[in-house]
Amino acid sequence: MEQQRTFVLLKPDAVERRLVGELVQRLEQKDLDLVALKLMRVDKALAERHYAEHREKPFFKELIGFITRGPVVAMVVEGPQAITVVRQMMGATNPFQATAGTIRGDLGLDLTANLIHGSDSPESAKKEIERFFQAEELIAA
Ligand code: D4T
Repeated sequence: MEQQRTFVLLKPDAVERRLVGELVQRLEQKDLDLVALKLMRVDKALAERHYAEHREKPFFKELIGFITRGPVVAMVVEGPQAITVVRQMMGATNPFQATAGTIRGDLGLDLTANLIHGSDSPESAKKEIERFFQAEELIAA
């Protein structure tokens, strides 16, 4: 099966709640490969680029405030169908709809502070990886 890379962001609530280990563990236990991983801050400019598609939404300001409020963990993970696999592991955006067994289903109860982001298509994965990482930060397995 063809290997796919996806961008994963463990959001400020994941760091604040000491869930980084749990979330990395879930991805590793699924047998995905880590290609890059760093603790960083998302500044306002990067946040606005990352969430550009939501610029007109009523929750945009809250979203930017949230994602910039503390450190995040940016990652690239790789595996067969990694984009879909990670999205399934994350669960629905709305924590009331996310099923048990998913990250949001098991660990979250807030629509904005929803712990994790994963790219939703190969095009976004490519863009997001390039937005958050330099080529030399990606380590081949
Ligand atoms: P991200 O992009 O963070 O992986 O989330 P999703 O792909 O699961 O969901 P999304 O793009 O629809 O929403 C982006 C981000 O906005 C927050 N949000 C969403 C919010 O604060 N209020 C809302 O009403 C909605 C719909 C949650 C995730």
